[in-house]
Formats: sequence, C-alpha cells, structure tokens
Amino acid sequence: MSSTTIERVHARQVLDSRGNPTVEAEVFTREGYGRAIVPSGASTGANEAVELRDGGDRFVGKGVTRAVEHVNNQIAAAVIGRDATMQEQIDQVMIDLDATTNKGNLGANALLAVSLATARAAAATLRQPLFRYLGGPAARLLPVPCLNVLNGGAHAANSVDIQEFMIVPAGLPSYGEALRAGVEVYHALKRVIAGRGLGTNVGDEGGFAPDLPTNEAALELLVEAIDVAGYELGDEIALALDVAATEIHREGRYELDRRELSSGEMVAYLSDLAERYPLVSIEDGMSEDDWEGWKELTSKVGGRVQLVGDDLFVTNEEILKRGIAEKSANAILIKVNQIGTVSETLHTMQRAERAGFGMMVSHRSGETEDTFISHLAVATNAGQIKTGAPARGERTAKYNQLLRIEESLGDEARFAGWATFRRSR
Ligand code: 2PG
Ligand code: MG
Repeated sequence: MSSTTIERVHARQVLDSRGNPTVEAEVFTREGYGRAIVPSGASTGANEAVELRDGGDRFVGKGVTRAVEHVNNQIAAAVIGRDATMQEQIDQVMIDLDATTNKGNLGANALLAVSLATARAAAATLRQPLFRYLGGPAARLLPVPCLNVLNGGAHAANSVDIQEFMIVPAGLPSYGEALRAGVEVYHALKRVIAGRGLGTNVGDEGGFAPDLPTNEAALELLVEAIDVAGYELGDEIALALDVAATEIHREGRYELDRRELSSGEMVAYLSDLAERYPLVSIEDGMSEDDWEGWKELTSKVGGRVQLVGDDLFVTNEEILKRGIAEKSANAILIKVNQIGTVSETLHTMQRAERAGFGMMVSHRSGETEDTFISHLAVATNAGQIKTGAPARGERTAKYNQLLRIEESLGDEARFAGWATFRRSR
C-alpha cells in the first residue's frame, strides 16, 4: 500500500450546461482525492465512444444512472487497490472490463469519469498541479484560445449552417493578453450585432446566434468587430471555423445557404473563403464519411490552412492513422469523451505530434465546471484550445484555469502564438 493506492471510488449523477444529466466520479487514494465530470456533445461523430443513457421518462431519457452504477459496482471493484499513478493500467483494466470496441457496455461516460478522476487523484496525492503531473517538466506552453463568438448549426436555433465562427488572437504576446483581446472583440461583436437590429441571444457555447442571410455574413460581422475593438485583422487576430459538415451532409450533398453543394463544390466554397478571409483553421470542413472530399480539400488548401478532423478522427488513434497515411487532414481535434480514457487520448496526441499534425484541445457543447482540458492542453504543449465564447461559467472555467496556470508558471510560461498554425503563416 502506498499513498497513491486507490481506496474508494464513487460516482453520482450531476447536470451539464444544457441541463442534461452527466457522470461525476470521485477517486480517493490513501492521501489524496480527485473529482471529474464528463462533458457531452450535440454534433457527435458516428464513431465516438458510446455515451450510456438510461432512456425512459426521467430526465427526458437522458439519465445516466446505469453508467453511475457501473462505476460504483464493477469499475470500483476493479480499480480499488491499484495505484492511481498507473494511469495506463487503470484505463486498460476498465477497457478490458467493458470488453467492447466502443465502450458501449459500461459506457464511455462511466470509464472517462474514473479515468479523469484517477489522474486528478494521483496529481493531488503527489501534490502536483494536474498539468505538471500529466506533462512533466516540459509542460509550459499556453495554448492560443480559439474563441467561438458566433454560433450556428446544431448549437443554435438561428439560420446559420456553419456551427462555429471563432476568433484566434494568436498575434498577442501572451495567453492572458490574447484572452483579453478576445473578450474585447466579443463585446464589440455584441454592439455590432445589436447595431444592426439583430438579436444578441447566445447559443450553447456562449457565442451570439443572430439570424443572418448567409454564412459569410457571420465572417463579415467578425471582421467588423475586430476592427471596432481596435485590432489588426490577420496580424493580431485571425479567424477559424468549425463547419461541422457532417451535420449538413445529406445523401452526398452539403446543404449550405439554402443551396445543395457537391463535395467538389464544398471544397471550392471553403477554399474561396480561405482566399478572402484570414482563416487559419477550418474544422470538419467535410463530412466524416467523405474521405475523398477531405483529401481534396487538404491537397488544395492544406498548405496554408490548418484542416482539423473532429467527427472524422473522433480522437481515435486507429482512425487518425488512416488520416495520416491518406493525407486527409493536417490537424486533429482532441475531445477526451470521444475516446473515453486519458491514456488513449494521450496516445492519439503523441501519434498526431509525430506526424506533424496540429492539435486543438476541445470542450464539448454540453460542458460543466470541470477544467481538465485546460490542464491537458498545457501538459501536452498542444498549442491550441477551443472552449467556446469568453462567457458562460462552464466556458470561462477553462479560460480562467489557464490564467491560473499561466500565472503559476511565471517566467517559464510560453505562448504558442502563430507558430502553432504553421501552415497558414
Ligand atoms: C464540436 C463540438 C464542440 P459538440 O463540434 O467541435 O464545439 O461540438 O460537442 O456538440 O460535438
Ligand atoms: Mg467540431
């Protein structure tokens, strides 16, 4: 028995930012404690690990009491007595216990809650900050915050098809300054939108969600807001998109601006946007099942724009391998609940890094006060994070945690800046 031996595991049902139940787990070692809450997506990839839900009437079918019971029974029994610092072993024990390829038996939400809480408990027992515990002495790179200030698609009830319009303040000297610039643009954007007589209600990730005539009109609003806030477009603040194209892909066609585009036309649409706007990153520009389209987009604009696979790769190392081999993209989005354990997430990131792929650590549209991803971004020197608008507590929790990490690193801290978007600069 050592100080890091797991003595107790307990899960309960709590709520996420959309008012849906989710799993919270606590892991107690002999001399420490860790707690974590699992996030949840709305525009999910088909190959994501399974989020186990109860069905039935309670909580509109979204209860997670079965996943909670799996933690409190089988998983607790399997991990109690093991060493919390043996993250690989703990994760593997849970993967073996589940015995499916998609974690559909016990639920990826059950596994992930324990996996995250185990890392926290280990770090706490060793009296280390989580980012340091996960990343070791080399962890000191603060990520560029990619702030989703205008929401559409499955995250808002407006007329905009593209899911996320982000501002990327990579030209500021530090994380804290970048966040400040992002906040100033966010407030300027509110004034710009209100000034046009449009609504300033927000979507699931805290970005504004006005009805607009076209998707490009959203980019124009961002350009204007950056100017109003007094920043240099392109030099100080660039733009990024998450098209979430799987959501608008039906029978081989992309539905955009009330038109139907073929895969080739979608590639042309995106490369034209990238010509005319300082877009440093486009996520899910093509659908998860349009591998040919992805390849075409990458060969056309991959030399100057970061192309991020989210639904395409679902943080899965095996699927990423195919993407690397086929040159389907040049970056990957990292969401811990797409794959379901900390170790698998780290393996996928190592694979991406070795291949020279960009890495953007990401929240989900359904989030909580948990700030694990802030630590993960610094631990892995990922260089980029997206965690919504700089508004709404579950989003600011992540940005605020990065402020604390930046402060604690002091002179050691580095800011990723433009270098993280190698291709576009
Ligand atoms: C995405 C995410 C997060 P969701 O598509 O990248 O912004 O959305 O969690 O709904 O999948
Ligand atoms: Mg996405």
